[in-house]
Amino acid sequence: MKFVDEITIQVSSGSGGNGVIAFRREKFVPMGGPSGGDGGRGGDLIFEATDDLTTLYEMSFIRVYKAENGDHGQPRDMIGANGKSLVIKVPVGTLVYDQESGQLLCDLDHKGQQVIIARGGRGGLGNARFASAVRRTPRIAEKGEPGKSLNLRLELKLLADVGLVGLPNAGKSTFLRAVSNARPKVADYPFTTLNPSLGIVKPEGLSAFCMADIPGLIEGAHEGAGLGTHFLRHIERTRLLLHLVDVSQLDMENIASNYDVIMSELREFSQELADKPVVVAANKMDLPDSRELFPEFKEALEARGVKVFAVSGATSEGVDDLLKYICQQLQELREPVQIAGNEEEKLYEFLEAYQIEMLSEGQWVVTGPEIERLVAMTDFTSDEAIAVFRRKLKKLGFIEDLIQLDAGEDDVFTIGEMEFAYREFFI
Ligand SMILES: Nc1nc2c(ncn2[C@@H]2O[C@H](COP(=O)(O)OP(=O)(O)OP(=O)(O)O)[C@@H](O)[C@H]2O)c(=O)[nH]1
Ligand SMILES: [Mg+2]
Repeated sequence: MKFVDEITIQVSSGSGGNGVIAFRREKFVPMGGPSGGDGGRGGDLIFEATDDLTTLYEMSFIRVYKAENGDHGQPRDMIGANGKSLVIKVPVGTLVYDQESGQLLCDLDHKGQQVIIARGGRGGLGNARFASAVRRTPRIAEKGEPGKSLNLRLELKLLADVGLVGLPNAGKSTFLRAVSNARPKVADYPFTTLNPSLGIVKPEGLSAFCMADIPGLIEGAHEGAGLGTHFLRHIERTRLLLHLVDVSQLDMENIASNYDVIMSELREFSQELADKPVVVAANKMDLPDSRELFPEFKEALEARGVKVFAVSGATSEGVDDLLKYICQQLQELREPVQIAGNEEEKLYEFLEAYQIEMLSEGQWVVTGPEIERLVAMTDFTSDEAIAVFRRKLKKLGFIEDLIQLDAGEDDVFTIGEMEFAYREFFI
C-alpha cells in the first residue's frame, strides 16, 4: 500500500560571513579609525508548496540542499553580500519532520505557502562596530553565525480524488492498473484486494488526479459480511466515486441489483459517502454477454439519474472518454481556491537554553544553540574578542551556573568545537 510517499534529505541554511578587522589608511591620517565591514547574512532555507508537483519522486534524486553563505565583510566599511535563500518546491500536502526528534516541523497544506525551515546565520560584525569613546582601535570582529543543518523526513499525504467501488471481481484493480502507475494484484477470485492502494492517473493533456482502489463490497458488508466496510474510510475524503459494475454478470430479473447493493452498503456506512457524485463504468465490455446486457443496464441506471460509461479495463476500450469525463467533473468539484489573507510564515524556533552535562570527573559538555553559536562566532585569537565572549557568557547566566555546579578549577568544558579550561576562561 503506497499511501505515503517519503524521502529523507539534509538541508542547511547559509552561514553568515565573517566580520573583518581593518583600519583606515589615508594620507595625512596616521591613526585611521576602524573600518572593518560586517559579514553578510546567510541565505534562508525555505519550503514552498506548489501544485506543479504531485509526488516526492522528482525530489528523490537530490539529497542535500544548502542555501548560500553570506560573503565576508571587507575593509573600508564594506559589508559582505547576503547569501541567496534557497526555495525548495514541494507538493501541496507535504509534511516535514525533523528526523532526529521525529517532531513535525510544518504541514504545507496550501498552494504558495512558504515556510522558513532554517534561518540563515547572521553576519559577524566588523571591528568598526566595536569602536567607542574608550576603544578607538578595536582589534575585534565577530565570525559569521554558522548556518543550521537539519536532517528532514518529508512525507506526502496523498488524498485520493476518486474512489473505486464495486462488487468483488468487478475489475477494480485491473482498471486501476490500466489507467495509473499503481500495480495492485489482480486475480479471478473475489476479495483479491485486501488493502487499499492508490494510483496517480495522468490522462494526456489533462491534469493528474489520484485514484484509490479498495476491497470489494458485498451485500451485508455493513454488518461485517465479506471484508466489511471499515476500509471505506479511505475514500471518505474523495470527491467522486467511480462505481465499477461487471456487466457480464448481471441479474436478468433485476438488472440494476448489483449497482443497488453497493449503493445501499455505502449509505449504511455513511450518508455523506453515498451522497458523493457517482459515475458508473459498465466494465468488461469486451465480453459478448456484456454487450448484450449493456443497453438495458444503461437504461435502468439513467432512470436513476446516473451517468454510465461502457469500458473494458482489460482492453482499455472506452477508458479515455471516461477519464476525460472524470477530469471535467473534478474541475467542477474543485473547491474554490482559498486565498490566505497574508501568507503565514511559520518559523521553527530552536530551544535557546543550554545544558551542562558531566561526561566524567572534571570533563563537561555544554550544548545549546545559543551558546554554541556564541563559541562559533568568537575569534579566540583576539584578547578583546575573548573579553566580549566572557561578558556574554555572564549575561547568559552561564558563569553563575558554573559556580552552582561547584566545578573545579582544572575542569574542562567542551562547547561546540572548543575546549575551555575553567581557570582560564570562566574565573
Ligand atoms: N474480460 C475481462 N476481464 C476482466 C476485466 N477487468 C478485470 N477482469 C478480470 O476479472 C477478474 C477480477 O479482476 P480484479 O481486477 O482483480 O477485480 P477486483 O474488482 O479488483 O476484485 P477484488 O479485489 O477481489 O474485489 C480478473 O480475472 C481479471 O482478469 C475486463 O475488462 N474484461
Ligand atoms: Mg481488487
